[in-house]
Amino acid sequence: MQDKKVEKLIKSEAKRQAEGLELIPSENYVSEDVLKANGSIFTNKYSEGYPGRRYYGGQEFTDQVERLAIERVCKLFNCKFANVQPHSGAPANLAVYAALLQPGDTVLGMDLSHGGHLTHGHPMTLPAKIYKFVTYKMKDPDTGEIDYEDLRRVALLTKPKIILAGFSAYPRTLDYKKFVEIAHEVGAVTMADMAHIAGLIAGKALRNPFDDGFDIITSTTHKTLRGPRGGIILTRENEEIAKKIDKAIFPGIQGGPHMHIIAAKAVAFGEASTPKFKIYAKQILKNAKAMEQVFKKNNIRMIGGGTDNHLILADVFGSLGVTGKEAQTVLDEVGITLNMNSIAGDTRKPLDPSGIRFGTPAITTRRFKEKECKRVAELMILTLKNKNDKKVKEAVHKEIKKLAKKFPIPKKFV
Ligand code: DSN
Repeated sequence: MQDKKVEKLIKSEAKRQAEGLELIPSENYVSEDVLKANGSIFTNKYSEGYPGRRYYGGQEFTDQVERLAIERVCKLFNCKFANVQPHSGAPANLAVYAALLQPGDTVLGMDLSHGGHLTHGHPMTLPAKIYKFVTYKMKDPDTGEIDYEDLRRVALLTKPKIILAGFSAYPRTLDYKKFVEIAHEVGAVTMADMAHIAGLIAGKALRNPFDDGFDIITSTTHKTLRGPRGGIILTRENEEIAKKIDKAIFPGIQGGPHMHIIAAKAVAFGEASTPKFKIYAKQILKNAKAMEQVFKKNNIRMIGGGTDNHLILADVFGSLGVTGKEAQTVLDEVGITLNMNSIAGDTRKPLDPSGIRFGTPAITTRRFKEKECKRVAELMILTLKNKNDKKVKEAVHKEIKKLAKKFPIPKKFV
């Protein structure tokens, strides 16, 4: 690169990624092919509109690449329509609201403190200023079961136009059929924000909400799905809804689509259709279970009592007297990256909460199996119990570096 300053920063980040272990459950490593498409000359092109009906000339190849991405993602998730233009998960969710709601209409989604996402109605967000959001919660944070009776009660009372299933910090599976039943009862559209688990669904390790009758799925493409940073909106079969969503993305809330990202999405959807991807998706779950066992054995409280997916939410303050922020910092020191997280009923503030959230997608991409994951969990607990012991931390850091060296970030996945 000619820009030495940026080149140096890229190299430093590459070293950080190579030498440390990534446990943030929403992060991953992309293949060399995804990276190439992501950094390709498609970035030079403006393509407002959709394949076959654009507002600028020169669309011979952009049309083909966008059609390819749509075709591949529809096959992957078993649906009829896809919009592959959302810049990420937040605009994808906003576009669905804009497509189906009038200002003041109601959406029923998971409470943020029980695992939901900011874009599901946090008061600070734009959608919350336009629409009304009501929430459902877990019945008991120690089992993680959703309080479906209360969900139904709130739905009957508030008559939402959309019932939203999805989360960014919830470790259990959702009963999609129950959501659909309740939605039919109140005449709501069902929307699943599966950003965290899209790769697990694509890899057939978790159930596809479309198989239980969901109408719409939104997702990011860079988490378990292992594509470039971006978003998608999928519609199972209703063409009218799909058309409204297309209009809501463009010209509704976005301008020109990022064609280099769409090219990289097409590559990622191709990779996610392979048998190897299925093995990866199943291994993510096995690895998370292996870490769960170590936390259980050490009597560390996990929200939901454990995990059915790729992530664990541990109450480190309640169990070890270490705050989420302290845990995040001390684990960073030994080469383990994860994030502090509020837990249901947290009495602490979001910037220093009681919990940590971590997961297995990135280390599974690095080919970690249960044995290595157990060891990482043990090392995490050892570090947290000895957060002020320099010698222990040095020894752990050495072992983490060794593990990272033994399992380099792969460049090819198929
Ligand atoms: N920031 C993502 C996560 O970490 O879950 C969600 O948007």
